[in-house]
Amino acid sequence: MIKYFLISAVPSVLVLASIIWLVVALFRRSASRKYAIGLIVVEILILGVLYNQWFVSKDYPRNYLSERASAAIVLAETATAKDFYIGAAVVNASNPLYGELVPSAYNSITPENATKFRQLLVNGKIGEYDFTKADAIVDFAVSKDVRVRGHTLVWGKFSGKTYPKELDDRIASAEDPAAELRQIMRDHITVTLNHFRGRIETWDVVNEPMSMDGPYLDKNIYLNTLGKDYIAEAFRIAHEVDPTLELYLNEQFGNYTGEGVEVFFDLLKWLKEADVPIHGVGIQAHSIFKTHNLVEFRQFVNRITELGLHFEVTEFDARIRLFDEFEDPYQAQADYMAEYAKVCIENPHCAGFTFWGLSDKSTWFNVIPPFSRMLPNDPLLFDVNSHPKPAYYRILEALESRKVRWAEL
Ligand code: 9MR
Repeated sequence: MIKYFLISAVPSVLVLASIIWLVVALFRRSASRKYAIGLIVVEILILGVLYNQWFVSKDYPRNYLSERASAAIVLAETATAKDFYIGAAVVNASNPLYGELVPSAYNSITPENATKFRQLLVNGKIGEYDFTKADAIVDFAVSKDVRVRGHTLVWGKFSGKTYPKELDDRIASAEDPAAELRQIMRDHITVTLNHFRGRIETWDVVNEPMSMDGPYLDKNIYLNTLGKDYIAEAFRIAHEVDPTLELYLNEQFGNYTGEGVEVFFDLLKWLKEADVPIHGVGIQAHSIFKTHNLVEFRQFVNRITELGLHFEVTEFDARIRLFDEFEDPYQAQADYMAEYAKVCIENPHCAGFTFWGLSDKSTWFNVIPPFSRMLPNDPLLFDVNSHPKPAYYRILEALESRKVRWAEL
């Protein structure tokens, strides 16, 4: 992140400072204006080079296209035979890739956005639900015997996008904000779980309770109004509505050690000691600016299972640009993906591994700046033409070699 900041923000600030220098020099008719002009020219040239390096599309060799003859896609079948879920996030049931790759490639799916609080509401109006979009995704999966992960009941980041803006207004004007928020949370969890009863059996109950800015809990509307009890309460409500559900806490980690991780484990211990009905930890694994340390990752998942919790990798992707120093970036990406996935595939307490998108054609990176300007992102198993990438074959091999079966703790 810092690298990207340094290469984009810092030079821009320097150019701005030089322009100010030039304007002042012109105004004072000072001789230094020549130097200012020279500096601006040099800075613009440097910015141009950096821009070309980072924000212009690149082409990486696709050796894999000539290396293998196309074969039938059997990833999902293999995963099912090995008692494991390989999943993908799906934005829309109408995406042709959905029918193309499910159920052959994936035996699990996660609605990428459609089951988020805000997305289930008509114009963001609390209490007015429209399940059409989510039902279309879920029903297709169910009709193909594909598992669905529900994502997510409570998420306090990104007002207006993941939870309704009306929530902020209602809490700000409530006489008893805590009671108001508890009621809204209870109603939403109850309506949603009842609606999907029998079709979605695993839910990310709370998403990203950690702050993105430092080693503490995210100071969002739920935490500010209810304290960390909001997390415990959300799990309790979900369990009350349907005690058969598998309930997960889902979080993104830049590193698997450090202060933030300790705060997260303190939270897990607190939930376990308070007998909160939590069954697992969802590990998002978006490799955005760097790949993860796999030795630390193994230790990290062991700490989770030692607490009596299962885990799942719930949102995996790794941008191809992270591998551009390798001779064959797609092969290097495959090596990384397989080594990461094996930490889960070889563990009897890891239920599944979900890619955050069906193929490189449907990845959130392609629509969110600055990544939408830094093509290709290509962070997934299949390329934009649905051709299996080297990562596909490496994950398939890892599944074929899986010796363990899913085990309760
Ligand atoms: O991929 C999702 C993107 O389309 C949405 O705009 C965004 C906000 O709702 O959420 C993205 O998915 C996120 C997921 O829900 C939680 N973990 C991080 C994911 C990527 O940002």
